[in-house]
Amino acid sequence: MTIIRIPKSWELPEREVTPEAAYFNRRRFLKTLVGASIGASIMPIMGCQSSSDTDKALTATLELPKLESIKTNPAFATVDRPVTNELLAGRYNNFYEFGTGKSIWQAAQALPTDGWKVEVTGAVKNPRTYDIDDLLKKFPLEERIYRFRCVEAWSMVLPWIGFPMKLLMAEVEPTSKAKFVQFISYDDPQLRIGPSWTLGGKLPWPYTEGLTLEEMANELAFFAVGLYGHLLPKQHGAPLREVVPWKYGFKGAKSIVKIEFVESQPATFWNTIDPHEYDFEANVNPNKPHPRWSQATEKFIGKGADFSWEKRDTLPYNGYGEYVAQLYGNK
Ligand SMILES: Nc1nc2c(c(=O)[nH]1)N[C@H]1C(S)=C(S)[C@@H](COP(=O)(O)O)O[C@H]1N2
Ligand SMILES: [Mo]
Repeated sequence: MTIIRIPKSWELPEREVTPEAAYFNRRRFLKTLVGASIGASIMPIMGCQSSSDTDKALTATLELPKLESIKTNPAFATVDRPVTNELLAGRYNNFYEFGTGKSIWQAAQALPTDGWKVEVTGAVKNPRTYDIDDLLKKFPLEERIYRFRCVEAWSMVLPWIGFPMKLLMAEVEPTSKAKFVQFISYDDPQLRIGPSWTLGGKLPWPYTEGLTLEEMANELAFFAVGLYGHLLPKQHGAPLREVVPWKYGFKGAKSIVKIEFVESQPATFWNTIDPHEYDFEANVNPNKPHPRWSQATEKFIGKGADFSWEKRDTLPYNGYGEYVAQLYGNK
């Protein structure tokens, strides 16, 4: 008789090292890291906790001040699939500063978000450093339900709260020199190397991303400060992150501390690691396979309250072609 052990739903994501992280185990990359420790620990953090303790601890990370009287933007009120369960989205994250697995939600609680400041600098008429509380009051907040597509071929639907990037542009007024923008995530070598993984210390930190100015000015480009009706949880990139739903998830830098307007294409984290695998533009495209896997379909996580997923055809520009295709010379 065979005993088949069915793992509890909350155990499932622990077992996977992400395809993005799997990259680091490849010889080509390791060769460039002389003396790097390969035995990076990717041990599940909550391996010895019971399911209900875990659920309680996770729920605590999501119990954040509510953002009151936020209206849903009618243009982004629904998509062709349900919103992903909050408890699933909150424990299935990519945040490599805190580890290579999907269960970084607990480690990410070490992110010190109190007194957060965001510096907006570079080729702008009005450089500013905002306290996060001022930023929250400055721009009218709205909710947008967006599809979210990771380059690893899984997807969700997330109800972000925030404001369009173009509002910030209007405030700081990029000069004619500004052609790109770079987003820089919070970085603390102590935090990142400590609990999670040794190899991580050798990567091109801080995490950076970038857009062209035209992309940033697009209606869809969004800064999120909240999710599911409350402030942004740390595992999702509190207190401020980029959301660019027509691009792969890695384009959305978390926990932004600096926004710099620049003349030429800025360096970005994944593009620096391997431009062949992660191009700067990174628009969702079902017809352009990743060198290691197809992008034609995706695993949509969000059918129900457990980790069951549904296979879906990937949409060009993640379904947002009507907003962005013209940026790339397509109709
Ligand atoms: N600073 C930082 N931002 C990041 C990442 C990261 O590792 N560090 N991972 C990216 C990737 S690969 C994805 S898929 C999304 C995941 O966002 P979520 O965990 O909120 O769903 O965050 C992106 N932003
Ligand atoms: Mo990703």
